[in-house]
Amino acid sequence: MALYLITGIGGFIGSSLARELLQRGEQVRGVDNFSTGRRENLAPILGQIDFREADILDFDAMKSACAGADYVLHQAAIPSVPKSVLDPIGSNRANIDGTVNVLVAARDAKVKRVVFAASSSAYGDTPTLPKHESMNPDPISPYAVAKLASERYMISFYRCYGLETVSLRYFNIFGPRQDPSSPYSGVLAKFITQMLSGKQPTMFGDGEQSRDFTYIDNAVEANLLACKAPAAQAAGKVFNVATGRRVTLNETFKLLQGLTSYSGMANYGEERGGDIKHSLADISLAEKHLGYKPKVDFEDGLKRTVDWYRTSRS
Ligand code: UD2
Repeated sequence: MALYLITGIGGFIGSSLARELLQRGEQVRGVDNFSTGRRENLAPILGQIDFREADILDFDAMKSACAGADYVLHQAAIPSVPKSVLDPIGSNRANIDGTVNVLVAARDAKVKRVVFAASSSAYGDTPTLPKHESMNPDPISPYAVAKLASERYMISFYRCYGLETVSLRYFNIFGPRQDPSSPYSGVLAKFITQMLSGKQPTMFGDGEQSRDFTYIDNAVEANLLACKAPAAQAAGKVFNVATGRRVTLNETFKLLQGLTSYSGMANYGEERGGDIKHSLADISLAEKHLGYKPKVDFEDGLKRTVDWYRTSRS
């Protein structure tokens, strides 16, 4: 049994990681300041985890959270492109300063490995598809810059201090418990909950933008594999976590019409600043070095997610 520290454990991805680890009989400790995470995500598992309400910017709290941990899954962030465009200072603090705090605390506590929630946004709007880790990053939004900077810190801590770190570039993760309630929420959480309650969703632009939408179980699996992969294959490295297939928002909307019984049309609005047109991953590096294989495809994941929102709202 190992002890995993999850930063951002109240979030959609952090709380999903916690559930899976508990299922596998592991010990879980978590921190969250509930700036974007939610108490409801933790309520059912609160008795099974060592939870500390704390900000990753609080170094002493990170020091005490890392003490005795085997692995750190660093998920805490302010995860939004448009929010970072509005507030680059806030994004920088949470997404870069917070990461450095976690890294220093993890280094001093001599944890075995830190796995970091990096982002596909690091690639920017480069026309080449699919995106491979060997491509030059070209981030556009402050959020993307911050995620890339944190990735570089991960690599730096491996090179300078020998702390084993792995960065997972998430490609639009979606699934149960993703918060649909903020204007900055992920598009699928928004569209599904809007359409289930008969509200018209708005596409920013022509709806022809595409994403390699990745169901949460695939991201959870990638984290657990990243903890255990041999250091020679994983430490100090960056991996795409995705499915290797992309769908447009217009195609997704049609699928959702079938799944939610929403019969209206979509609304089309202005394109969003800092947005990326197409995103698709090459996942061969994670397959080769981590043994990663997407377990749940887009359609199945979408169906499971719609079912979850339908039952959790009723
Ligand atoms: C970026 C990253 C993703 C993750 C995420 C965290 C890319 C390609 N992906 O997601 O990996 O790090 O940031 O937040 O950079 N949209 C609408 N209507 C809405 C909401 C969104 O049309 O009501 C559009 C939006 O303009 C974009 C697409 O849907 O083209 C996806 O937006 P999102 O906010 O769900 O995620 P994205 O791609 O910024």
